Amino acid sequence: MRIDIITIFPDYFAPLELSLIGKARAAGLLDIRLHDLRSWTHDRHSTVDDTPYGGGPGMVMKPEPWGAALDSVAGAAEAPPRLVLPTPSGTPFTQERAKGLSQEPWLVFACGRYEGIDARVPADAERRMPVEELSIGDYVLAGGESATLVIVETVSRLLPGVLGNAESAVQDSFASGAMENLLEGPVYTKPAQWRGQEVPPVLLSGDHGAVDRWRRHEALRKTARNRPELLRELADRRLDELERSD
Ligand code: 6GU
Repeated sequence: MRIDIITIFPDYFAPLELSLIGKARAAGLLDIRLHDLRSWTHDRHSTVDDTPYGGGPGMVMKPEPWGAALDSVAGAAEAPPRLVLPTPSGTPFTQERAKGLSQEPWLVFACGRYEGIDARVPADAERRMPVEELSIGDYVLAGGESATLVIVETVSRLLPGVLGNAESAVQDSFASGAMENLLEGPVYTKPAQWRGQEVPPVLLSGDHGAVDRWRRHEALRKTARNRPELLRELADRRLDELERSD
């Protein structure tokens, strides 16, 4: 997969050289390219923002540098990329959406700062490529950079060959299948006794059926405690299925 990131803070993305993503890049599974938005400005101060029409606090990112940047990054290719705009006013970024994005050959992230990007930028881009505004949660970040890191990491670990153990994405919290809408329960490693605490004996039993049942039980317990609304959703989905099969 190719990922282009346009930002006024390219240094913010240094972590993408580390760990899983760093290795995936070195292995050629992931082609991540960083672009400094200011390289598409022409004035002495490399201005990327201006005051909002209609008044109000803060600054808005000017359309011209964004237009030139997107033309340059996405313009020449015959098959356009999908443009992702991280913003607190976007649709929710979920594990399901991550799966969808992981199937795209090419993503471009436009990282806004200040009060956001002039609305004509996505409207213009939409004439040439699919555009999607995504929010990573109900809180406000100072800019789209950290949200982009979150989305890129989530999508990258779903790419074929990127995870060391292909099973671990199947077992994840929020994965579909048997663990659909359930949080992962507790996990343990050696030693079997530590500071007076034992590992649950079923995990040492070698009975894989019993281990699966215990994990599902613990996942239900954890979900009921921390995210009860997920169980309601699961129940509603199961009721739907039952009604459709009647
Ligand atoms: Cl994607 N961007 C910004 N700036 N703030 C956010 C967000 C994104 N998601 C939640 N808050």
